[in-house]
Amino acid sequence: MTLTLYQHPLASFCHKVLIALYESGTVFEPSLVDLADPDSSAAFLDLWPVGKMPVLHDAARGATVPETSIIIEYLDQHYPGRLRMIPKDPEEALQTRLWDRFYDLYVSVPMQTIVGDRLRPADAKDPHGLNAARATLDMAYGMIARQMESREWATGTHFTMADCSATPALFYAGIVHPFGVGHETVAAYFERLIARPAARRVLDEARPYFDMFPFREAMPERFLKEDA
Ligand SMILES: N[C@@H](CCC(=O)N[C@@H](CS)C(=O)NCC(=O)O)C(=O)O
Repeated sequence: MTLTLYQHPLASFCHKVLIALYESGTVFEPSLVDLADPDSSAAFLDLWPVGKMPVLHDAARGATVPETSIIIEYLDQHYPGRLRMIPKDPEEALQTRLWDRFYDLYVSVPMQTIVGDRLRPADAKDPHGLNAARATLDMAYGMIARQMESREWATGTHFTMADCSATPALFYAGIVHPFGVGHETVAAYFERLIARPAARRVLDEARPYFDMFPFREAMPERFLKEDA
């Protein structure tokens, strides 16, 4: 097996790359990273001292590839599958990278801030950071609602890397900060995303770990059942 993905099945950024791999039909070996386990954590930090998952290792090319967007571009270049994640057309490729960044930076990152705040001790909460994260999500939902009035997928008619990014971003953000009234096109886009077999597979693999999610009590019931 040439490709190994160091990942955890609950982690949202790991979902982004797993969706790209499953959509493309690319064969790889998953390797579980448990940051709570000192040995697993130390081995992962040796691989990528930043300590953020996932990381791809390609034994055939002797390459260690971090950062989700770079991993997906690397896979597109060196292991093209049945679906291209970055379109060949340069303008479409730019739009894909733009909306990929958008979902990572303005949906996933504020979602992580909200989740992270819940894990902080009572005397170390950050109400200012929390309010800013919720304001960023409101802004992002408004932009996505307008963007998705006229599109099937994030950038148009083709599923791309931007949709890989959008799937876990909207899954977890929708739990910690619901889309709300006026954002029906966001909810409809999210339903299209999670209806795809690749997304369903990722959620099936994450389900055994949902009890570890700090907002477990806010998860819609339908995600807790198999065949959600
Ligand atoms: N910019 C990174 C973000 C990755 C990221 O935030 N990963 C989270 C899991 S979803 C992580 O490894 N968190 C562990 C930590 O911060 O200690 C990417 O796109 O790969």
